[in-house]
Amino acid sequence: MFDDLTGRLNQVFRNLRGVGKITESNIRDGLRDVRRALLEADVNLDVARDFLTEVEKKALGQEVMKSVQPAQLLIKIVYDELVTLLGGQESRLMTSKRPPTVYMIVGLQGSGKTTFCAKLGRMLKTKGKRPLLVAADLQRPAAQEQLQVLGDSVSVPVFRGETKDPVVVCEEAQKRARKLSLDPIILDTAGRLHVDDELMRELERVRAKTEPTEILFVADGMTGQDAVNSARAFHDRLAFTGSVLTKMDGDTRGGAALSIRSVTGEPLKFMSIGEKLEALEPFHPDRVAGRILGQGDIVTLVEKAQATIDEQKAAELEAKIRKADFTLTDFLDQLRQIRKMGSLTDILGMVPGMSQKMKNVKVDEKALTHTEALILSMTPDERERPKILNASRRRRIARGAGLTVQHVNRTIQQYEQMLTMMKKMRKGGPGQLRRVLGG
Ligand SMILES: Nc1nc2c(ncn2[C@@H]2O[C@H](COP(=O)(O)OP(=O)(O)OP(=O)(O)O)[C@@H](O)[C@H]2O)c(=O)[nH]1
Ligand SMILES: [Mg+2]
Repeated sequence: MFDDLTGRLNQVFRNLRGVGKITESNIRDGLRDVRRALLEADVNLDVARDFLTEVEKKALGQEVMKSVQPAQLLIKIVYDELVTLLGGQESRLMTSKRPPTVYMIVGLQGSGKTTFCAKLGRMLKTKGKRPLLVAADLQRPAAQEQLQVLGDSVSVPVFRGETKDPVVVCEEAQKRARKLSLDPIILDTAGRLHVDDELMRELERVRAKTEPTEILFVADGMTGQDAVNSARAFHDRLAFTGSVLTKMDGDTRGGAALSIRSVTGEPLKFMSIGEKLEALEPFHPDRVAGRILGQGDIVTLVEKAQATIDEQKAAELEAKIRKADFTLTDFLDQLRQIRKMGSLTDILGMVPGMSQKMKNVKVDEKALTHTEALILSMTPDERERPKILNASRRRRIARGAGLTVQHVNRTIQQYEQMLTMMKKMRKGGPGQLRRVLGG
């Protein structure tokens, strides 16, 4: 999606990783490269400048100077600023207190309005709404038919009027929706190759008559600065309330995505990532920032894991598992780490492809206290060589912890389960375990 930009930014961070201690001058070099990367991605000049001012302010602060890993901190600062630039929080669609809610979809020709209308209709339908699509593009002869075909394929009704005036069509559609309790209605309006006055007047008339709850501007994500300029023009005339980025499945340089929010001041609401009608996502600034930095959804996991797991320990543990000498002491360590992180199943659920494998492994988190007591009541030799735990040793351990032999057996069983699971994970590839453990 943002391959070029991602590659360039990662190069900047790699260069910085080479330097041991951060100085003002190598930070400035890094920032200059970030700036170049943004401009190559066709990010608006003002946007890039403001962005860098913020990053610089934070990067030259005390924190980075004292930090052991300057490159990592810079990544974090750039990530946080990207999230802010993209709008911070996810922005949801508003609904009207007086149904039907009206969503008016506007944008240049070929930007993906009609496709988006059908996608939005489909998405809202899966959420239990009863949307109505309205064919309000009466410029292009085939436009109504196109919406009809798309609507049919997602089983969302389409309203087509008899007249040549889109304002009348939209009014009739509103009446129809009220009568049939359809809500919301989604207006697919006409596009033009360029912003022109005639089109704007038509859209202003539709807006005046239908009083949309939201006006969404559809921007072709592939077009960079052009999309930003037309966004500005549409916003000046129509005061739209949010933007949608389409064709994000192509090799967009990212300029439109990174600039539109800042230039218009309106939130990004959706992102369209393919021609298929399911290919629509609510816009999550944090996830998109993660993708731009090339870290995907793994960012969440890494942050969570890094907060609690000692990386050194994780690496040691991985080495042990590799050599298959994962002992009860390690098991205890591991259980304590997991307890700090939340449930094991949750954590592993975030790793792509892992949740299936982990389904049968259950860690009873309430029993952790028992387990801890039991392991602590073993001799060091027993912890390192669980094989020697015969019946009499088990009885002694149980007594020592004030628990029963069943408790001891269960703990050893859990340990063995974990051992098996780790062996399985080892087969999943070398990087996998380290990622899970936050290394
Ligand atoms: N790859 C890809 N193609 C898309 C996406 N969204 C729309 N398209 C394609 O872009 C082309 C134009 O889409 P439309 O939805 O017709 O665009 P429009 O804005 O309604 O165009 P006009 O009605 O002519 O103004 C179509 O071929 C769509 O299939 C997307 O997210 N990814
Ligand atoms: Mg269209």
